[in-house]
Amino acid sequence: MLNRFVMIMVGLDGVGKTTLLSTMYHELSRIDNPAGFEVAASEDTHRDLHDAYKKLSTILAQPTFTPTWPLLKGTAGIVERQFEILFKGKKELELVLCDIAGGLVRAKEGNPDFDELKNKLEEAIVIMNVIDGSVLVEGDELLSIQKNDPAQIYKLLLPILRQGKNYLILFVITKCEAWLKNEKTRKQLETAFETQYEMILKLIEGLDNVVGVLIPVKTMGCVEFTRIDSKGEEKEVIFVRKPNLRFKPVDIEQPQRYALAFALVQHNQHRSQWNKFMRWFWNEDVAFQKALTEFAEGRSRSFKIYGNLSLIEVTES
Ligand SMILES: Nc1nc2c(ncn2[C@@H]2O[C@H](COP(=O)(O)OP(=O)(O)O)[C@@H](O)[C@H]2O)c(=O)[nH]1
Ligand SMILES: [Mg+2]
Repeated sequence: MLNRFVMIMVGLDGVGKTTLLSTMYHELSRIDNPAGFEVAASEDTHRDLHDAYKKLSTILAQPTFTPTWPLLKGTAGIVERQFEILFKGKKELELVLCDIAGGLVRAKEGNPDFDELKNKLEEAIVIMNVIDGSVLVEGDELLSIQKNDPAQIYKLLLPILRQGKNYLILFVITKCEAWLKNEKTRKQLETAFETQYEMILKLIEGLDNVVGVLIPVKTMGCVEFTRIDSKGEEKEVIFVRKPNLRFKPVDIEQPQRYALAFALVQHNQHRSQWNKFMRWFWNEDVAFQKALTEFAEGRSRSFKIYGNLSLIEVTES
């Protein structure tokens, strides 16, 4: 039975992985939960993510925004954040969420860090590629390689996805507040993504064990892209704090909803015969399926999906 579920975040330094993690955790622990699922963090995970969130709130209480990162000290190597998924107060499965140091994405074969990353990618069932949206839309080729490096992500994913195990890939776009204002700019963001990630999307579409979802989020909601400054060779992306807007995350719990629904479906499909029988006998399977369907219905339908859609369908059967 699959009772430990591994999810991993990939993306270079500064794209917003840790910020995403801490705001996501904060939103998730606030979700009122008629479906009966709960996400509980281990003590360390709770402390770290809670601290990061407090730090972020303090930064955003200032009238001007100074990008301070890393948000949490010591995202060196791979940090495992531990959670438990409870159903009606009882532990259903463990969730391990791996936050990585961005540099790992570029580690070379033969390097022990690279092997560790590869092992985690193989173990995972959900891979979250965090992408800097400002660079995606406004950056030139060099900046795109520096900050998002889609070609490197492709190289990393290719051997993993081809192994045939089921995978959910979430493309989570951060720093895209400026393009989520209307349909036209949303489309601009989507087109930039589809152009620069074409190789990865083609790969996903050619495999029936993989599904991808494009999820642009607002982790802060009040800090917006303004321009790119050049200091000689170096380019700097400039953001400003919008004085009229509040710190207000949007869609931040969506990646987790997609991830958890996917994990719970896999978990439910891989129960042992004995466990299935007991659950049927006690009428637990019906309640679980109903709750899962309800939980999955909280997923927003507005996101673009690539590859085998049936992998994320939740049906009451
Ligand atoms: N405007 C904006 N800035 C963000 C967003 N997410 C992260 N940042 C900023 O990007 C920087 C790097 O974030 P961090 O989470 O430490 O990146 P990591 O290296 O990928 O873990 C910080 O200054 C954050 O405040 C976002 O969605 N919008
Ligand atoms: Mg980090």
